[in-house]
Order: sequence, then structure tokens, then C-alpha cells
Amino acid sequence: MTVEHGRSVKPEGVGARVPRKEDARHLHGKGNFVADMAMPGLCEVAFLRSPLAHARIAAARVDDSVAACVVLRPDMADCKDIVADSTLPTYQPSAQPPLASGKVRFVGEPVAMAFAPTRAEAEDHIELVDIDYDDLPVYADVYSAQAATGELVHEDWKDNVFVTLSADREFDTLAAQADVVVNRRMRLARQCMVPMEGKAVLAYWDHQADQLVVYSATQVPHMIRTVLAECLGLEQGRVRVISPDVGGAFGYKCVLQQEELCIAWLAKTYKRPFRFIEDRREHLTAGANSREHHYEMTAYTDRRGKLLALDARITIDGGAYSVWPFTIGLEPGQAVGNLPGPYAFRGYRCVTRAVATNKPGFVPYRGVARTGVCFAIELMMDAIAREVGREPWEVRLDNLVQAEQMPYVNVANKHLDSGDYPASLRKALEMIDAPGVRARQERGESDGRLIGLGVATYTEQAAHGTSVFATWGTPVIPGFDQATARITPDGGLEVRVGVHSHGQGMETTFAQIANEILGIPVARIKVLHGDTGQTPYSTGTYASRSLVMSGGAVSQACKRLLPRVMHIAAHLLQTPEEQLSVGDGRFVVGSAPDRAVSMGDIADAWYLKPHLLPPDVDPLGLEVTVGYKPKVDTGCFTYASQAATVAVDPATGGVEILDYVVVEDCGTMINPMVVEGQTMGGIAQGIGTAFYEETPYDANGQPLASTLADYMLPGPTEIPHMRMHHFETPSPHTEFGAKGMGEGGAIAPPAVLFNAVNDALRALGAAELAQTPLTPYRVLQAIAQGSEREKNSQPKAA
Ligand code: MCN
Ligand code: SMO
Repeated sequence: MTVEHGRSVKPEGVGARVPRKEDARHLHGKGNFVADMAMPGLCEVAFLRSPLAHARIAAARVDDSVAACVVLRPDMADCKDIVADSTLPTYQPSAQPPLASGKVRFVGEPVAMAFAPTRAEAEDHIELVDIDYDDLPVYADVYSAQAATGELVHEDWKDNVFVTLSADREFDTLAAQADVVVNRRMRLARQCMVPMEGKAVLAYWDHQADQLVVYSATQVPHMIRTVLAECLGLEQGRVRVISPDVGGAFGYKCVLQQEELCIAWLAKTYKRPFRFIEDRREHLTAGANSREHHYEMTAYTDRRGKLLALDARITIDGGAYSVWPFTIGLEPGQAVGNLPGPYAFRGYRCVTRAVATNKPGFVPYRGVARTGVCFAIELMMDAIAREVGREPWEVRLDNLVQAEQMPYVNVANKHLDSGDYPASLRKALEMIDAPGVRARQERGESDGRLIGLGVATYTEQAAHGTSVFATWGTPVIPGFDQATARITPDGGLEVRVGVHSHGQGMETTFAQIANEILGIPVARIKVLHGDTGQTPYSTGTYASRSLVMSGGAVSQACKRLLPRVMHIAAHLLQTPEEQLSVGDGRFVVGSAPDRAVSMGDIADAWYLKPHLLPPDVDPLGLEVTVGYKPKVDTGCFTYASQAATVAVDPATGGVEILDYVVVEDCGTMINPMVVEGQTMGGIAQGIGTAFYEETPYDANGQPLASTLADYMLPGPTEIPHMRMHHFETPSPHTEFGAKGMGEGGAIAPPAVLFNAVNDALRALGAAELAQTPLTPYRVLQAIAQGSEREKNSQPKAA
């Protein structure tokens, strides 16, 4: 792992490879997850889930023996449906009831819930609930849904389309100038996110505070409080949401979950503690809700493959419900905006449609649409290169936004802020040794396998703020993120933030930010996060925004604390402030290094020995809460080039990743080790998308992968060693010049690996693979289609 920058780095400051503080409790089994919690009188909850994809509920019968502990929708009259409205034109909102009401819209939709002292008993109770269903026509894919003639997914809509977004910039004029036209179709499968911990929620009524307390595995506790209060008809002050340790989230937990609302309603109604823990089968069936995009793409280029215009039609399988708060509008919004990626063409036409089907509602998943659009445009780049007979990277280098064009407003009106995209690609080619791989391909392998080289370059719009979400018209628009910094009476520091860290390492990286400014050792800094009762408001963790927004607020809070601390220090030392320097949590007189006070001395004076304070001390004291957002809120654009060498066995269709390299630039890194861990984790998920993961549905809308034996995930042996290089081009808009990067790793791998496998199979004249997952079966099919084509094109013997 190598870094290119010219800064000096303090041992625990910005840029230091500080080991993650939070790891200790996890490695010692001392984490506190919802499933670990014990509480007297706790009832476990099980859900009865719909076995049908689309059906009317004709009758429901509950056996008398369990009637007191079973709940159906009519019992919850005081609970509102979940409605994520949007101001996007053409958008049709869906009403998602906490438990199905009148009809069911996907297999796995909760219809009833039962509670008991154990989950097993609760499951027994739901066995005693009988539902009669009348079948309705099932829309198991976007094609049948758009051609619907029978009852729609939402009966009062005009068609099965949530929303259609389009863009047209100089398309006709520029397309007309093209010498070469290239057409392709691509498709990404429906997937689950498979965090180690699924949904998990525990709620009880705190009688002393007269408050509903909800422990939930969520990325966005403050927003969940807002929406729970709204749905349950409670004042905000009577709801507290705490997100404890969370075992991975990846977007699955950035929206209100039906089960969260149900458990909160139980606790509010019965004033007792209730808990729900999602099991793996529930996750794999009712949680198959991401990635499914269909692309029809046409590129218009000159003879050398320089892109003049791009035409795209993107259809997204949105499932049955639009999620709160982001709505399904986020997915087409990100798709139409990010498809042009790092490229500098000027003609663009794109129509993106999110279609309602009888599947679980689409949820943002790490990368949010960018994994799909990167797949589409990067497969296009390779297709163009084939068409014009050049190397895929030569075509890319001509099309990428060049460093001297920065900042660059692209054809989709994205404000690309900084960086050198071509340099990242050149460096990746150097690291993977592109000429060496080409020579090896020429030579051939003794085992008969075929070598392929694939590359992809992408931008990761991160930490986009108010203006961007306002155009997406979501019910909640992020604004200022707040942070509190408070010096403790013994000279330590508490940092309070409303975002939530569930694997990203923020308990360490935010402490590094505070250390950089105040000099307090990281071990003495406690980062408290994700509790509405203890932290200032934040819309939460999503869109790779926490570092830029909340981390920015931490920086600002510490910067505002510093002069107050200095003022007290100067008085204690009887020295002018200008003569003081700060380091290691101590304030030292420049001319006399033995004269110093510690942060502990200063805190002691403020809290316990106020007679020592300067007469004009700032009464705001040693605590600051401040809101922050970057100067420009259109998002910072982290970018990367990834490249892989693969070996494909044409006899079995098996693929091995021989080498994988990453050259990334997320501006200034707070902790390069965390950045690398984030990237690797993302790549592992991207490899899953590329090669393994899929929830297929049959024509009746039945999910066909309901256990981890059918839903394939990559394990350690499928993840290659990765080599990584960092550029650091500071963002002009953020604290320290840092850009968000938490999703990036997951964006490129499907593009890189499909390009690599297609490159390998070129020697056989195989059909191009363009549908995830890239299974051995599909590889063999592509080879067979190629031979078929070859046979048909041979002149027939007389
Ligand atoms: N970081 C850094 N220097 C930078 C950028 C980031 O050191 N220039 C560090 C940050 O300080 C933080 C981490 O990297 O510790 C990620 O920061 P950021 O890019 O701000 O992303 P968020 O913290 O907002 O995390 C959200 C992002 C998203 S949207 C998904 S989805 C995702 C991801 O992070 N889900 C994850 N990474 C995940 N990692 C784990 N382990 N689990 C998840 O659920
Ligand atoms: S999918 Mo990440 O929570 O934006």
C-alpha cells in the first residue's frame, strides 16, 4: 500500500494509521448488539409473512388460544402507514402498511405478528393464524409490470411505474456527428445485502422519562425517531432511538423498516419490552431488494472511439414499496446523474424508470446505482474499444475528464471537484503490468486457461448535501450536521455525533480529527454516536457522508474550543497566548519548554477551581456544539481506477482472479488503514455482485434463493490479495480536503471483472457477458454462442 502526498503526519493526527479503537470490544466479545440485550419481561416477536406475491386478503382467523398475543393491521388503527412522498414530477407514492392491509404485494410481506417469552413460542403462535388469500396477477419482473392489464401493484395508480426521470443534453446534434455507433444491453441481478447482523430492534416504555425507547440496528437513529414519532402520533421528545453496536448495514438499515415500526408500536401500546431479530431466511427472501437494473445503451463515437453522445434507457425493478425517507426516486436519480461517470462527453439522453413489481421494495445498497451505471458505461467503453480496434484503456484515456479541466461540470451537471482521473488509470495499468499481461496472453498458458485483463474508472459522488437531495425531492433533506466537543473534568474529550458507525471506524477517525486540533491523545477521546438522547441531530450515515459532514463538524467544534482552552492556559501560565504551543494535550510556553499546563489542569480550573480562571473567561466553557456543511454541497467526487487479471477455464467456465489493483483518491485521508479496509470490504461485496449473488424469482414471484446454500456469497478463498495506491488531491470544499469513500470499493468490481473475462474469452470469439452474476454456466454459454455464430458465418459446403 503506497501513498502519494507531501504532508507531515502527527502520530495520532490526520493521516496516521491508528489501529481502530472499537476493535478491542469486538475482538473480546464485549460488543453490545440488540440480540445481546437482556431485559425483564422481554417478549420476542415473530412475523407471519405472505406466501404469495400478489393476493387479496379475503379472511383472517386467529385461534382463540393466541388471540391476546397476535396483532393484525386492524388492531393497529392508531399507527400510520409508511409513505415516502417525493416532489419528483411523475412520482407515484406507495403506502406501506406496518402489517399487510387488504392485500399482500410480495412474498415475505409481514401480515401478522405474535409475541411470546421466546421466539420459538412466538413462531408457534403465528402458526395458529389462518389467512385466506385470493390470487391477483403477479408482476415478477419489469416487463410484465409495465404491460399490466390486471390489478396494479398499487390499485389506485395509473400504471406500475413509480417514477420516470429523463435528461437530454445536445443529444441529437452530437449523435448525428458520430462515425461509429455501438449498442449493448446489460443487466444486474436482484440481490440481498447480507450483513452479518440482519434487522434487529428492541423497544420498551421508559415510565420515568415517559418515553418510548427504541434500540435499533440502524444507520440513521435521528431520522427513525422523526418518522416513528410521526407514524405513532407521539411528540419527538417522547421517542428516543439508540443504535447500539450494529453488525454491518450497507444501506439495508438507512431506511425505516416495517418491523421497527411494528415493535415500537407494541412497546407504546403494551408498555412492555419487545424485540425482533431477523433470521437469515427472512433476510434472504423479504430482503432481496437491491441492484436490479436493466440497461439499453447506445454510444455514438468518432473513429477513434471518442464519445460524442450517449443514449441510455435504464429500467429499475423497484419492488412493491418506496422506502422512507429516500424513496425509490434516489435510485433513478443517482443513475441518470452518475452514468456519465468520469467521462467528458457532451451529448446525453437518458430515460430512467423505476417500475413497481411484486418483490421487496428496493433499498439503497453500498454504491447506490453507481455500481450499476459503472457496469454499464465501463462495459460500453470496452465495447467501443473493440469496435474501433484500440486498447480499452486508450479509449478511456481519450474520454476521461483531464486534470487541467478540473473543476469540471459534466453533461449530467455533476460538479467534479478535483483530481487526475487519467493518472489513476495509468498508475493502475502500471501496477497490473498491462504490457506483461498482454505478452502472457500471447504466449498462452500451459493449463489451457485464458488470461484476461479488465479495467474500470469511476467517480463516487459522496457527501452530497442539501441541493442534491432537494432535487430528488425526498421527505428529509440533509443540511447542517452537528457535533459536540466537550472537555471532561479530567482533561479527556467527549465527541458526540448523530451519525452512526457500524464498521467504518469512526470512533477512531473522528478521534484523530480532534487529536489533530486539540492534541488530546486518541485513547482519551470518547466518540459517542447514534443515540438521539445523547447526540445532536444528524440525518445519519449514508451516502459516504459521515466523515465530510459529521467529521467536518467535529473539526469545527474542536477549532472553536481551542481559543477558549488557550485563553485559560495562558492565564494559568501568566503568559501571552501567542507564546503558547499545543502538543500531546499540553500547552507549552515557546520560550520556556518546562513551563506547561495540561488539558487536565485547564479542565480542573474550569470545572473545579474556578477561582483560578481569567476574569474574562468565556462562559460558554469547555463545550461546543456546532453545525457544519461543506462550502459547496453538490458532493465531493472521490475516484478510482481498478484493474484485474483473471484466468478463465474454457472447459469448466471457472474464473480465478490472479491480480487486483486499486488506485484511489479520496482527497486527504484521515486514516489510510481505514480507507484501505473500507475499500477492500467494498471490493469483496463487488466480487459477490460480479460472480455469485442473485435472488432469482419464478413467474409467480417466488424467491428461489432462501438459504445460504442457494444464495452464493464469496468467502475468503474467493477474495484475492489486493494492491492499493493512493493519490491525495484535497477537496477544495471540505475540512482537511477529505472526501467520502465508504461505498467506492463496491462500485467497480463487476465492471472490472466482466471486462477481464470478456477480454479473456475474445480469443474464442465468445459472446460478450453482460448479465450478473457471471457464473461458470454463463461463461460456457457465451463460449457456445460464439462457436454457434462462427459456424453460421462459415460458407456452407456445396
Ligand atoms: N475515511 C478516511 N479518510 C477519508 C474518507 C474516509 O479516513 N478521506 C474514513 C472515515 O473517517 C470513516 C470511513 O473512512 O471512518 C468511512 O467514511 P465515509 O466515506 O464518510 O463513509 P460513512 O462513514 O458515511 O459510511 C457510510 C458508507 C456507506 S454509505 C455504506 S453503504 C457502507 C460503508 O460506508 N456501509 C458499511 N462502509 C461500511 N463498512 C462497514 N464495515 N459496514 C457497513 O455497513
Ligand atoms: S447504501 Mo450507503 O448506506 O449510502
